[in-house]
Amino acid sequence: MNYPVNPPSQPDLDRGTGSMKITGARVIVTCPGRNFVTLKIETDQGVYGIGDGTMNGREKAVVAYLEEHIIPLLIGRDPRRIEDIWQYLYRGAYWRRGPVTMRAIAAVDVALWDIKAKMAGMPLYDLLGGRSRDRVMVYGHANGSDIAHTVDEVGRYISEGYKAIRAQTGIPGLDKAYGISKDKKFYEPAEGELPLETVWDTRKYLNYVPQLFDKLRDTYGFDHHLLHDVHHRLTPLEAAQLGKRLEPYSLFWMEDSTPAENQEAFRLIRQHTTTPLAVGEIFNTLWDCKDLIQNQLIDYIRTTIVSAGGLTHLRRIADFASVWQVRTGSHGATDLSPVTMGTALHFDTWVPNFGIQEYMRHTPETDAVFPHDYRFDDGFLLCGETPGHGVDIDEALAAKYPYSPKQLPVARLEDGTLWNW
Ligand code: GCO
Ligand code: MG
Repeated sequence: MNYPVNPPSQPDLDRGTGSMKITGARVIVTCPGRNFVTLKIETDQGVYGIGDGTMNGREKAVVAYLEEHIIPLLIGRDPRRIEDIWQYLYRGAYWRRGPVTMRAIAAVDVALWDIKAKMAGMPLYDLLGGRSRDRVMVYGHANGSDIAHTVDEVGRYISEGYKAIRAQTGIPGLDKAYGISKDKKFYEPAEGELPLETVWDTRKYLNYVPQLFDKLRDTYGFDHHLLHDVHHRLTPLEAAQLGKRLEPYSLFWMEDSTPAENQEAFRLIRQHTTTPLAVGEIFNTLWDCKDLIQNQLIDYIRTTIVSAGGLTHLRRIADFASVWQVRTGSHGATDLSPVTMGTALHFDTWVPNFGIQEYMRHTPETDAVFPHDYRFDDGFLLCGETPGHGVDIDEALAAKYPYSPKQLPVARLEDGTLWNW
């Protein structure tokens, strides 16, 4: 490798032009309830950083990409050159974009930002440009087996201080609906070694969901933000119909109402409804949402740190979105590790066009493996003041939870046709 040739390492942190090198990088896979892929990058100055590369149900693909194709390129590089390393991994691979590549790049990128902020002695938000707000509004997940149960669950979230709540309900006549947990607290879709088969019926869903929001507004009034995730199940026209029917209940957003591979599909939805639209948790780059944003076809972009190449690329998406008055709404399901959550909170604290942050609580086992300094307070999350992104990994504890293969479910129509889960 002919880049870079650094002088010998310095005994003290050198923030100027002196040398600094990446001396090692390791992937740590752990399953404290569900699988997480973490990259730890070490430097010759004793400072290390960690990044998340988890892809639910396809974890090992990212592990292999990191171990076989990225780590060998990192050793000896100057970790302070975050942008150059990002470009090197993105352009340099020739094969661009995609969920595996962009997660692997994200893991590196976040670990490098962690290192840089630790060296600067700053919480990450300060390095990004400082606070734009004091605290980060989050939405929690209320889900129930039917409308009555979901209404009770929303009440529970309100009593816990949440200002914004996502409401999902089981659908009469459908055995399993997206977002409904078995144990009432932690919804975790990746369950079996083989994908669970679920059945979907659009008519039953469209008949029932507007009744849920009618009941919720009737019971709790209009003071709280309510959100709903359609999880890619509708056609554009059906999504337009649902958006229209939900207008009287003034939702904060309707999420992923139709698959967005074809960004133009949102134009039809947009023409028919004023219900705010959110999309983006499965996007990996600005190119996946460029048309949606510049044509103002959405209101919230939900792409987050781990899926979109880390902070370096996510802030580029956010800046682009700000031109079109599109705000952020980062994905924050439990399959994103606390490392992504902690980093997202620093991003949220800084980003001028912040909208909202999704927040599903991790299990106590996961929280113990990833000690962190962010905390929930009265409907808001607050990132800490520790230099870096404020999340660490307890490697000894992580080693006690070996990888356990699990897959996301699939959905079929009642006649057996494979549908979008
Ligand atoms: C959300 C998401 C999740 C995804 C999950 C897949 O809005 O939080 O839709 O529930 O289904 O992240 O791994
Ligand atoms: Mg979603």
